[in-house]
Amino acid sequence: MNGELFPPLEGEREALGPCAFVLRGFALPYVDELLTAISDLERNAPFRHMVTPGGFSMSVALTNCGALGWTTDKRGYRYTEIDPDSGKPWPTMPPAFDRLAREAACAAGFPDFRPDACLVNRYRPGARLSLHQDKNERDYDAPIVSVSLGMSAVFLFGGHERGDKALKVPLHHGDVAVWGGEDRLRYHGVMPIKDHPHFLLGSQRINFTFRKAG
Ligand code: MD3
Ligand code: FE
Repeated sequence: MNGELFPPLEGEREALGPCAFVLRGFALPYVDELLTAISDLERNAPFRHMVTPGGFSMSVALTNCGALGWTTDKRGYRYTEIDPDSGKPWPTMPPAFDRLAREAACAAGFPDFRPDACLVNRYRPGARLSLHQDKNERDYDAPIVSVSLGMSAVFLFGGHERGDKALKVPLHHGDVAVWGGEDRLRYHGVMPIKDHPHFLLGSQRINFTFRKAG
C-alpha cells in the first residue's frame, strides 16, 4: 500500500524488475532548479504537440534539451540536432538536469551514465501515452532516467511483448525511475492523467526522460 493516500517518503526505492527501479522523491531537492530551467527551456523551445507517423497529433506536448532531441512527424520517429520548429539546435542541457540524471543513474547501479538527450513531456488532464518501447536510441546498453513533476500519473510497466500484462505503478511529484539492462526494452505507457491540480504546477504533469541517444 504505497500510494495515493500516503505517498511514500523521500529515500524509498522500489524494484519493478531486475534492472528497473523507482527512487521515490529523489528529485525533490532539485525541484526549484528544475522549474527555473524548464521556464528558460520553454522560452527557447516551446512545448508542441507533434504528429505521429500514423498522422495523429500526440495528446502529450513535448520539447527537448541536450545535443539530441526526439521528434516525430509523418516521416517517422528520430533524434535530431536541430529543433524542427526553430531551425536552431536544441537548448543545451541545464547543469542541474545533467547532475540529477547522473546521480539517479548512479543510485540505481549505472555509474557511467552520460545523457546526451533530455525529452520533456507535458501532460494536461486527459493526456496519455500508449504502450510503446523506446527504440530510437543508438545503443540499448545505457539506461534511461525518468523524472516526474506535478500531478501524479499511473505508469504502465509492461513486458517484452505488447500484449504482456502491465503493472500499474503510481508516479508522484519528485519520483525518479531508472531502467536499463534486461528491462531497457520493456513496453511502457502512461494512463490518461486525472485532474488533481498540484500545489506547485497546477493542472499539469511534467516528465523528463534522459537518454544516451547518439
Ligand atoms: C520503461 N515517457 O517519453 S518514462 C517516453 O512519463 C516515455 O512521460 C513516460 O515513456 C512519461 O518515451 C514514461 C517512465 C518509465 C519508467 C520506468 C520504465 C519508463 C520505463 C521501466 C521500463 C521501461
Ligand atoms: Fe517511453
